[in-house]
Amino acid sequence: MGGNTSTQVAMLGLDSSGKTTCLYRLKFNQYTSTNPTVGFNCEKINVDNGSAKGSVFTIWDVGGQDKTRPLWKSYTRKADGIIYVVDSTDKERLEEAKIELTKLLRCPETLGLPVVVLANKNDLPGSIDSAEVEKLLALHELPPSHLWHVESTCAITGEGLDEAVEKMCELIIKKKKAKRKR
Ligand code: G3D
Ligand code: MG
Repeated sequence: MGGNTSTQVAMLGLDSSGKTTCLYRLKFNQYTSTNPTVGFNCEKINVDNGSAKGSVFTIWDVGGQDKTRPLWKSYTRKADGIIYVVDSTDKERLEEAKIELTKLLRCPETLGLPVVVLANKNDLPGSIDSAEVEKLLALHELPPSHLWHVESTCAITGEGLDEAVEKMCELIIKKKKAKRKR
């Protein structure tokens, strides 16, 4: 990566987990208020720090209401990786998020795609840490072809977002290297 390559990332997760807020925080470096997403948003993000510096991320933020979830997999067809956003204050919906993630990663379209989970809204009282999110999403039970990582984030302040993007780059590179070896 680096130079002029553009990496395609699908940003998925249940509605109201904070996807659009994350996207615009990354894009404009400030908090932007959102409305529930109908369809999708797409932005190019220039990565300007960390080991992924110089690369361009095209991020597709896809509406997460249950009616639109069947569309998720069509956005992953061309993606190099998935950013999966969860609301880390909402244990009940984390179960729903786990079911949707498991379903998604079982599709042939997502085979072997690296996943970075954002344990978002970590500024709110009652939010759980990344280790617990990892457990509740049963990430250890994913097929070994999926590389994954959990980052604790706050889309309002941007905490953790740069780290998450950097990790996404790292996992995509790792995956490509592993593919080349085979
Ligand atoms: P979505 O795109 O996943 O559906 P949005 O989610 O980005 O539209 O965010 C849904 C609500 O969560 C928004 O609040 C947004 O401000 C809030 N939110 C997103 N990320 C965070 C976060 O890290 N911390 C806190 N405290 N709130 C967050 P409203 O009130 O506009 O519905
Ligand atoms: Mg949205």
